[in-house]
Order: sequence, then structure tokens, then C-alpha cells
Amino acid sequence: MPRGLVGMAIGFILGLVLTTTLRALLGLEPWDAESAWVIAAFFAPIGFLLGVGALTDWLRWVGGVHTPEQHGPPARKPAWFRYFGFDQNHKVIGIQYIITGILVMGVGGTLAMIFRTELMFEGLQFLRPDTFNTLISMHGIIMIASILLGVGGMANYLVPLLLGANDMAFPRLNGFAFWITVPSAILILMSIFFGGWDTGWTGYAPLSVRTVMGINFFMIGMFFFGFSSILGSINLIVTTLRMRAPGMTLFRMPIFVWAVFATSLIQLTATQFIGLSFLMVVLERNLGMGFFETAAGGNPILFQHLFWFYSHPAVYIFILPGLGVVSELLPVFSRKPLFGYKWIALSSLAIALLGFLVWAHHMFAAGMADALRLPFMYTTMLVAVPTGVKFFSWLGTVWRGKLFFPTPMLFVLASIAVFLIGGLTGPPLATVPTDLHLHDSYFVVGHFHATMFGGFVFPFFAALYYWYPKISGRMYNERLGQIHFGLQTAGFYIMSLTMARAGLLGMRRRIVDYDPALHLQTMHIIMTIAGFTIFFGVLIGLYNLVMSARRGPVAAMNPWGSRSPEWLLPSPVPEHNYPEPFEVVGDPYGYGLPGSVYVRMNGGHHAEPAHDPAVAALPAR
Ligand code: HEM
Ligand SMILES: [Cu+2]
Repeated sequence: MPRGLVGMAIGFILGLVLTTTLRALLGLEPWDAESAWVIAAFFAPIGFLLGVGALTDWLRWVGGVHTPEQHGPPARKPAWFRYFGFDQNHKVIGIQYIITGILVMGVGGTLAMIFRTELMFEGLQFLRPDTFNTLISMHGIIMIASILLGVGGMANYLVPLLLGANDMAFPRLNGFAFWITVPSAILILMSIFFGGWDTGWTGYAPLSVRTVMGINFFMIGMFFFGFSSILGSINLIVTTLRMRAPGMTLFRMPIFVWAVFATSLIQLTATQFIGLSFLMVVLERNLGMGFFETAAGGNPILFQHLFWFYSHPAVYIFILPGLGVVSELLPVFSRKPLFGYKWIALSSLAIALLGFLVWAHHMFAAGMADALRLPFMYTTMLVAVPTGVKFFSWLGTVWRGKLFFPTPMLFVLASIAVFLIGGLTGPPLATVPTDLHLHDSYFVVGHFHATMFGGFVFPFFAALYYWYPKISGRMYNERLGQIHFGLQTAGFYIMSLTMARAGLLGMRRRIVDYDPALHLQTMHIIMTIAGFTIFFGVLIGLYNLVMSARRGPVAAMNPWGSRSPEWLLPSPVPEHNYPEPFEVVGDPYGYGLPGSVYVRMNGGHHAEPAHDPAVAALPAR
């Protein structure tokens, strides 16, 4: 990691020197801040990757040197050391993703608390309008980055374990895909020192073409971040298709793997579009190519089409894995089979597919061709069908189950309830006449926070608490978990519903101040307090996870009575997951069905959760 940073600094210096020299040779004014920093920003991540060692094996291989796969912590270094450097183990990479994601989320959340405090009262308090714009823009994109990291973390840690594989298909590529996110995040944060940017997270042209130079860092940072999505998804697709345990047909895969598979298909095929749209803005700014400026013969709507062709499907990248966690955990805590397994598996694919056909619902008010509005309205409504399938299946799963409610189950249930708000606020936005009123209002802000919290944040914490004993070998504190849950859920309900209401009453999004005549101040006070409540709830949750890693009681082998094979392994999971391969002989979710067996270890040992004494304490099933 320190070597990576040094490499990054060298990359910057090289880029700056190279640009200045080239310009001088071409007879131009040698120093041009924007072009020098832009070239430097392209060099810097490469410097970082070289420094951190993500390219070492490949370069040596090109040179004809034998490069065996690396296992275990680096020689003569303490075990924790491997988490700070390039590593090829999927569990280490998964944890690296998760911790980076949480840190990035902390930065984004802190920014939100700053501008939420500013918005609490009418009039300007302590932020200049352009600082406010930078803060909201950065909050948006940083949170998206943190979600992508969180998704990458869950997928990397869990998919090989759930499939019965010992690692991902391409371990080096996996490490590369993680480490490229670090310089990307640094680039995005660096934009603050170059005037920030004021376009919101969407970076709409032509504003993004005209604004201050900080925007280059955001766009180039996201451009590199995209490589992580694309390369990570290749790895997950190949692992899923090629490395399943014997007997694990596609329809016997854990449902979370289906969700990640659908997500990966989107990541593999859509990410290029946002990369392209941002690259075009950078080229237009620096080389004067007229893609989007009308004066130069460009078309500003083109940017929005390219941007949303990724960014709508991207919202399913955020939520599909989370909904997968909900479907994965609900049967465990209901002691009942997952209702309609095949339908859920296919609904993830259907959502991924339909997600490509709806992007222009973000552009109803943008002045695109009128005739396009109606088809996009209908396709958007169609997404409700596969999403509805999931809701019915969840209801069918808990119906007459023997439910029990440790912290992960609380978060699972809250995911469903909160995602429902997100889902129900969608159709009014998808309906053209109502959207023309609601567009760019706080209603939209309420809508997408509910979808992202319900679809990612709550399931992410559910997954963290649920697999915590597996990852750390210890148990978290149940009481603190409940407090975290209570603060986050109550805070979130109050915040998002108030946001939606404020939007209906005329509160616009992305403005630093609002008209006293709207009488919105009380609502803003409520939203700010609710926002801080969520923030402190999450802090308590993180405190719980950090402290329990040292002081928590040693976890039982299979504390939830799960049928899934990773619970047959010691916790934390050994370097090479499964010492003996197992065979899948039945249905993954046959909870409570007499005689139903999912996996059989090679020694003839059945994966029966009831063998574990800790499970005897669970409700009968
Ligand atoms: C029933 C399902 C949904 C429908 C019908 C729907 C519809 C819409 C529409 C029409 C807009 C544009 C509103 C406007 O700007 O005027 C919108 C905005 C948005 N939606 Fe959804 N949505 C749904 C689910 C989701 C999900 C699952 C997510 C993400 C996890 C999501 C994330 C967003 C985001 C981020 C925006 C705001 C984009 C911006 O910054 O302008 N939506 N939604
Ligand atoms: Cu959308």
C-alpha cells in the first residue's frame, strides 16, 4: 500500500513533466494546469498498480519467469500484513473490498452530515453554494463507489464458498480488480483540491464541459473504477459457470449466486457506457472535440443517453446482490424452504435484462423526442413484475414459518419493508405526467435513498452480521446489533418519508437554500436529526463489529443452523476453503423437510445442521 502511493506520486510527476515537456516541444505555452493534471491522472493509477504489485506477476510472466500462485501471508511478515497489500486469496480480497467500502462509505456519510446541517435552517449557514454543490456531488458518487465495493466484497468472499470452490477462477485478476479501486477513489477525493465540481453525481454535459477542472478527477477516477467492475464480473461469471461443486446444477446454486451472476452480466456489458460518456467529456474539455456542446455541433442529450444506459442498469447492480442476501437468509431464519426458488433465480435475470430497456425514464423532462416517452414509461412499469415476484416469494417464505429474530434477520425484514417504499415511489416517477412535476425534487431523493437502503445498505448489514462469525470466528454483540438496527431503521423511515413529502411540497434537490414561503424548515430539521440518527446507528454497528473481533465470544460452528456448506468449515475459513470436495445431492433450501439433504461430504458425512449442538438451541423446525 505505501509502495502503491509512492508509485502513484511518481505517476503524477511523470505525467506532469511529460505534458509540460511535450507542450514546450510543440511550441505551446509549457504549463497548462488542466491538460498536465489530466495526463497525470491517467498515469497515476498505473503507477499505483505497479507500486502495489498488482502487475508484478503478469510482467514477470511476460519476461518468461515462472510465477506460481501465491498462498498464505507473505513470508516473514505478520498474518494481518496481507490485508494491506496485493493478495490473491478471494477471502482476503473480499475483506479488503468490504473494509475499503466501509471507509469510503464513512467519508461519503460525513459529507452528507455536513451539507445536511447546512440545510437544516433557511438561509446560508456556513457553506458557500459552490462548496455545497461539490459536497452533494461527491456524496453521491462516493456512496455509489462504496456500494460497488460492498457488492464486490460480498461477491468475492461468498461466491467461491457457496459454490464449493477453493478460490475464484482468476486470482490475480481478482486482486487487480480490487487494487484499481484504491487509486480511483483517491482521484475522486483529490478533486476537492482542484475546485471540486458542481454538476451533481451525474456530471451532465454541457455543464460538466464548462465547469472547473476538478471534474476531470471525478471522471477519470470513475473511468478507472469501471475496470474493477468489468474485470471483477468476468471472474465471477467464469467462476460460477466453471467451478461449481459436483452435483450443483444451475438450479441448485444458492440464490445469492444467481443474484451475483445477474449483476455480473450487467457489470460486464453496461459499464463501458459510463466510462465512454465520461471519457468523452474529458476529451471535449481538453481537446475541444465537440460531442456535447451545441455550439461545437454536439448534442447534450447524447450524454444523458450514454450516462443512463449504464446508470439505470447500475441501480440493479446495487440492489440485486442485496435482494439475493434477503432471499438467501430468509429461509434460514424462517426454517422453511425458499418459496418459488426458480422464479426468484430467473427474476434476477429478468430484472437485469429489463434494466437495459428503461434508461430514458430519467429523461422525461430533458427534451428528448416525445414519442420515446410512452415506451419508456411502459418498460419501466414492467420492472415491477419480476420485482413483485421477489416480494411474493419472501411473503411465501415467511408465511407460517418458525421465525426467529437475531440481528441479521431484523436487517433482512427491514430491507424488505424499506425496499417496498423505494418500489412504491418508483411508479409515480415512471408515469410521465407525475414525473414532470416530481422530477429533480426531493421526492426523487426520497425514492432512491429508499431503494438503495432497502436494496443495499440493510442487506449489506444483514450479510455482515450473518457471516460475521464465519469471517471472524467470533460472535458480535446482539444488544448493540439491535440498537444499531433500531436507530438505522427508525432514522431511515423518518428521513426518506420526510424527503418524499418535502419534494411533493416543492423542495428542489441540489440547492443550498430554500424559500421560506415553502414552510419547509421543520421538515429539514427532522430530516437532519433523522440523518444523524442513521449515522450514529451505523457507527454503533461498526463499533460492535470492530470490538467483537477481539472480545466477542468464540462462535459456534453453525450458529444459525444453516444448510449451506461454508458452515461445515472452521471459522475463520482456512486458506484453501474445502479440504475435501463435497457433492451436492439435493435442494439448498429444504429447511424443515424430513430427510432433505443438500451436500454430502466425501467421507459420507451428511451436512445436517442438527449435528451441531449450538443449533439445538434454535426453535424447532
Ligand atoms: C419499481 C421500480 C422503480 C421505478 C419504477 C423507478 C423509477 C424511477 C424514475 C422514473 C426515476 C427518475 C425520476 C426523475 O428524476 O424524475 C428514478 C430515479 C432514480 N431511481 Fe428509481 N425506480 C425504481 C427502482 C429503483 C431502484 C431499485 C433503484 C436503485 C437501487 C433506483 C434508483 C434511482 C435513482 C438513483 C434515481 C435518481 C437518479 C438521479 O440522480 O436523477 N430506482 N426512478
Ligand atoms: Cu432508472
